[in-house]
Amino acid sequence: MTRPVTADPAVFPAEAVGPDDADLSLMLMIRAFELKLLDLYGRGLLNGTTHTCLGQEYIPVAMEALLDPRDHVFSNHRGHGHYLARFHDPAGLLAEIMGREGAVCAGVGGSQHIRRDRFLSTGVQGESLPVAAGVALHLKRAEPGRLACVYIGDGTFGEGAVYEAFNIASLWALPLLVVVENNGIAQSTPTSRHLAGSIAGRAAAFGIDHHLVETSDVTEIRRTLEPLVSRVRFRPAPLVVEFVTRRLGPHSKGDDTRPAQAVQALREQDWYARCAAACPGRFRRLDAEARAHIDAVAAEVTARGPSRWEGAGWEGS
Ligand SMILES: Cc1ncc(C[n+]2csc(CCOP(=O)(O)OP(=O)(O)O)c2C)c(N)n1
Ligand SMILES: [Mg+2]
Repeated sequence: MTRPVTADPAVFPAEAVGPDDADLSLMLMIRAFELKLLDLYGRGLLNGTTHTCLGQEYIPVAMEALLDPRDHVFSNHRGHGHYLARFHDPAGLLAEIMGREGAVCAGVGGSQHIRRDRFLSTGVQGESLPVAAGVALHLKRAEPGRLACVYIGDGTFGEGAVYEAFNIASLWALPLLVVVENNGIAQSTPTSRHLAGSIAGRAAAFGIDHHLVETSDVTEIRRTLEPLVSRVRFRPAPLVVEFVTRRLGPHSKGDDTRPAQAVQALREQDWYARCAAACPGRFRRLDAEARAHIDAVAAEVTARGPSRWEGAGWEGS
């Protein structure tokens, strides 16, 4: 039997009802987008590299509702979900990745290097943190109440630039929100083999607050984080929010070194499986819609001509 879409919370606790339609559709759209990229790559229609956020889609969906369009967002190599949660623009991103007309950055940024409004991604691990700290300083002075949010992975704690940024952000009480997507692995190295101590301990060493998120329930995540994010804005100080999450796909395309059994165990904890079980009828409908939407986007973008840098308005910008 299909559970009702709007259920009495006394009868169905939030966890059993699942995210609302808008959140679930966005999570499913990001999933469909990432699966489509792997499909296009497998068919030789996509060049270069790409890192999918399969398993991690709920994080930017949860976070974006806590952010303001005038906040700055800094993303990384695994940034499609960060972009899509902010702009709901799969066609522009796919065109960017495929080098087609209508690309967000005229096709010169590709999967990892996107700039749009106050969103910037980079494939150079850790590079964004000092930049985000600088932007947070500017915001503190010029636009009080705004913050800089930066997404990094667990493996990026191997970069010294992270600690330079932590140091200054703490000393100068900057509105810097560091979202760590700890998926337990960096390329092929488990976190236990590359990170001594803990992320919490590293934040504490700089006097920075740390909050651990273990659930994939977006409503619950927002409820817990809302006052903490508000504090970053209005009593400026950096905050590290560490999500314990799962990378379901390969590091980039076909380079997963983990045993199939280990990946299967992660799939069983995936938000997708949890939501499918919580609201099967609604889930099937929204999933089919998301897949159809992305199929149509991919067909349309693939048929476009190549993107052009000249005349795209980027020269000199
Ligand atoms: C400075 C730098 N060194 C190495 C790389 C190659 N590289 C890309 S992603 C990655 C692992 C990143 O791991 P993590 O930060 O945990 O992010 P995840 O891929 O798990 O999302 C590496 C080593 C890079 N992009 N930049
Ligand atoms: Mg990682």
